[in-house]
Amino acid sequence: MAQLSFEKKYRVRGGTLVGGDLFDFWVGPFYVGFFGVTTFFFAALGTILIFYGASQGPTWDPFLISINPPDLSVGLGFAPLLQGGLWQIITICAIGAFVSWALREVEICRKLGIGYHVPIAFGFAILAYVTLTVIRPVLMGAWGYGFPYGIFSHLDWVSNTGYSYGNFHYNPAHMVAVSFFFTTCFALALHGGLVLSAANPPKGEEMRTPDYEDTYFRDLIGYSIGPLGIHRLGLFLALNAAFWSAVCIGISGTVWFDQWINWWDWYANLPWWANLN
Ligand code: UQ2
Repeated sequence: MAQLSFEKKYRVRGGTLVGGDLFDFWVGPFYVGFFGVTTFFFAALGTILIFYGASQGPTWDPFLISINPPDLSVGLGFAPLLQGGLWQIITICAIGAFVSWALREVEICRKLGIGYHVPIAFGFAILAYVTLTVIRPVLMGAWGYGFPYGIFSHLDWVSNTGYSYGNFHYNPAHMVAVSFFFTTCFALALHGGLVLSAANPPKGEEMRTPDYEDTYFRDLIGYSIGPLGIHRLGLFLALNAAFWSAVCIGISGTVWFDQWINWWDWYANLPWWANLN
């Protein structure tokens, strides 16, 4: 069924979480809803404040513009606008926009009567952002531990933060997160390749059915996870990548204060080889 004729059938009232029928309408292809309005409000205000901050700064070079968090000495207090206050308000706008967007996704799920997988998945991305800008700074006692909003400046922040724990690649949660990112790419490459190989034949040839996809992997490795299973696996891998990313930064400087390589001392000190060196 064509997308638009299908939508027409489902463009009916109801399913909203907040606002009743008030914002229960579409603008062109877009569902609005209460959370469409709040998304637009937070996104617009945050963007305006970023441009205002840039206008007060030393450069218009898009790579060098940076909206910085307050100095560490401010702790968890409010900072003057041009000394981190903008960063604080922009962070509120960002979280407001992200959460509004997730709730708009929930309302659309409810309208369609489908599962909440998409907003839940987006929630893991929000969790990673909130870990960086709120949870970890609060646990460490200063907004100044948040990352600056700028292209080069956030790269410097990642580098400096990583090196302040020695070599961040020794962080075990970082290892898990990276492994999930790679495995996500591997699974999506397999899936995308397999689907196109079967469903996008050369001109004049007929597309193949999902049982060809199953058969391909059964012939190759004796196992097919299945056309539904591959999507469960993909969601599992991707959510874990975001989750362990949040964990790996969230524990640095809050539950682990040392160089990350020293975390592995428990391994070197295992009793069966501890006294061999
Ligand atoms: C599969 C299947 C798909 C797929 C893929 C597989 C028909 C269209 C890619 C193969 C996937 C396997 C064997 C799991 C690989 C495991 C990891 C951890 C990457 O069987 O069913 O559906 O797209």
